Amino acid sequence: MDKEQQGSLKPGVNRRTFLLGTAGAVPLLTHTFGTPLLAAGQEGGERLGQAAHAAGLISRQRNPDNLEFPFSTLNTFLTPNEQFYVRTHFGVPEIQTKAWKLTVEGAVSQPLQISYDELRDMPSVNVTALLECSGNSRVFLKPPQSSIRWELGGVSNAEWTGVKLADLLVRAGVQDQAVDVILEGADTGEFHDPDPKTPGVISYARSLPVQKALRPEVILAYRMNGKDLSPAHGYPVRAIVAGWYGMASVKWLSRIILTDRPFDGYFQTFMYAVWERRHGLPTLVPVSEIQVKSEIARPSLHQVIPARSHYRVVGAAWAGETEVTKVELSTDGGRSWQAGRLIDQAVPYAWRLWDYDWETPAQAGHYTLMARATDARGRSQPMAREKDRRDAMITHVLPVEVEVR
Ligand SMILES: Nc1nc2c(c(=O)[nH]1)N[C@H]1C(S)=C(S)[C@@H](COP(=O)(O)O)O[C@H]1N2
Ligand SMILES: [Mo]
Repeated sequence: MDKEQQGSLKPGVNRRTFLLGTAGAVPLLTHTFGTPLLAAGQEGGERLGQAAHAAGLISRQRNPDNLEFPFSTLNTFLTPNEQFYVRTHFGVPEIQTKAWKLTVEGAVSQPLQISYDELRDMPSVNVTALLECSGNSRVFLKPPQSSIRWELGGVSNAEWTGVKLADLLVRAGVQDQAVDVILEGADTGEFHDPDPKTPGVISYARSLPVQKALRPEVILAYRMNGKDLSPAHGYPVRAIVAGWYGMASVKWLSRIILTDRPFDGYFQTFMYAVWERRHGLPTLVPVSEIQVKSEIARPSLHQVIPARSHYRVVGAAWAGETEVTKVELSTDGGRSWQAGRLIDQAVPYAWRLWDYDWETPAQAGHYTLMARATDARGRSQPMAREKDRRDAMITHVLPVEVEVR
């Protein structure tokens, strides 16, 4: 076995402690995969730095910025802030914390306004949660879709610090008739294209039902992995709606409005809505809970892998409001499946890293790898694309073709 192959087998577990928030020390298991295996033929000559850790983001669009986490460099349980994917529709509003105010209004008995300092003085919690854009993996859809064509990195995992939304809602006094909580961002803009147009300039806004808004995993976050939010990720304050697709986690939060009927805003009808069949009739429903999914980080597409060796296949899997119970791997295009190893323990709302020791075949040629996750509710990833989901919630099994040589 050569040096490269041995390197690829090292488990590289790295445990450290994260100091976060007013809650004090929060011990966290932080698994690393170690240095990714170099493709055959790359072993000689100079190395281009410390590969994985130095990698930045991949541009899918600039101004407004839509930037992808380079998923093939996945190494750690928490995504470094500099590598956390960015999804913006209108651009980043400039907000001074001194001037920032958050209002809670609508169907509440005591409308209120809170400053940044007041919010930071409230009891805080830490929630480890992944965000996945509901369009993540859109590049794999046929026919090609017009919105941001994410590959595998429209997803990242962080530890967020903030105040429970429930604490603010209780303070404001939710009235009985309230059913929906609208979260509004300070960013505004207008779409002329694609259709339909926005009704002039609108702000980014999304709602969630009161029952979800009152859950402890829904927070108003001001820190991400122990640092104040950066402008791109919602400075000064954003919502984190753990377990739901990213579009619900409104950044640059400015207003919270309780309403006595469901909100049908642009970003939950024309965008981020899917068909659901009720009584045989397709009806449009807002995208909400993250569905079970796994992704292979390494090997990546068309990677060359030595024959008759051990290759450590690595990736991550997640399941929204429930847990991943199993990740299975196929190296023969889905004919047979073997169990992958789930690493560390499950953390609610976060992803779970996994690996699989692939004994590569003696026979040179092209091989198709697949990963398929199952959750605690017994749901597995479908093999084929679910058409009713339009261009969102892409969870079918994604093949990775590699070359064994
Ligand atoms: N105000 C505001 N909030 C927003 C968005 C936005 O454009 N404006 N994009 C949403 C979408 S679609 C996603 S996937 C997440 C991405 O969060 P991130 O950029 O911190 O990764 O933010 C959500 N919150
Ligand atoms: Mo998104």
